[in-house]
Amino acid sequence: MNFPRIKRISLAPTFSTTIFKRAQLALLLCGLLGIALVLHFSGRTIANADAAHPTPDEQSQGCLRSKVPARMVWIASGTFRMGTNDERSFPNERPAHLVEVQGFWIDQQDVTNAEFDKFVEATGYVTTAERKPDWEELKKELPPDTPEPDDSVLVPGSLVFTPTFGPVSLDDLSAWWRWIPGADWRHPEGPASSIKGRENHPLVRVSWYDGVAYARWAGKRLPTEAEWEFAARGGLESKRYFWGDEFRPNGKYLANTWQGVFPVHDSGEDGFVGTSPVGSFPANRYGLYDMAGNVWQWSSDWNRVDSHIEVASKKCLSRSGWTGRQL
Ligand SMILES: [Ca+2]
Repeated sequence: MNFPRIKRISLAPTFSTTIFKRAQLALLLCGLLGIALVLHFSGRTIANADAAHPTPDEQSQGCLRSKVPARMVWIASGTFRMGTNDERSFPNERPAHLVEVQGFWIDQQDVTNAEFDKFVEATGYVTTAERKPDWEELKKELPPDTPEPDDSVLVPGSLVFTPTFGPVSLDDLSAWWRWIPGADWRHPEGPASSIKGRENHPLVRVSWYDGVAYARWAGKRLPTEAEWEFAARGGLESKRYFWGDEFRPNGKYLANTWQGVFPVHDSGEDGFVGTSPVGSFPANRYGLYDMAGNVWQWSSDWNRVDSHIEVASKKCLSRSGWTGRQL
């Protein structure tokens, strides 16, 4: 089964074997997801008349040389080791393999509630979580023997992270994700909640389709997973976190994560329980914020749990047209 790939936050030290944790969820109407975008450019917008034979980097950077996009960072092309061989990582992160990525612009920060509000105001867009689920579509993403849910739960809503009363098996995501009717980006914890005071927090409760719609409106696109990981690593090779191998250098938290017994109680020792305003923690070496911690982010790829194994086994493979090839 294929699922859009999402970037996973490092929830707790016991989870944070690498900064590149991901999960595949059968439901698209899922929880704590943000969006960071890369700029969509085309031949029409390329205006680098000085270069007779511009490289892809020169083309894409040149198109914007006279107008650097606001709050974006240029990531020059390069080759990096994607994934990990660390046995403490999730199986779908292994094995590590070399990938070549072309240059691209990427947002410095996650899309915020305030930014998404402008999009909705301008377009009247209705997110996936605000629509009644279509069982015929939903069951395509589920095992064949999945029973049809009762009509009472097939209503607009979203999965919401809900702490448990005691320790649970960490193999079962359903232990701490609850289906909450009426939960959506404006009401992240359910109908009685709101985003008032959280305008500068990352947008959550959005589907991959919502991310694509917003990106198109903004003249951008979702990053591929390879682009995202290349940018997130910030130029460091094979490190567990984007700042190095130590989770808390000098005792300092460098990302919004979970402290305490997951998913029972988060003490908020890093200053935040739940999401934090974008850019609350130091940027990585490329100037990008929240590339670990805070929320998950969508990428453009469709993914299989064994995709790293497949890619690493082939001599040469394009990883989605935009990104490059396995070397
Ligand atoms: Ca925290």
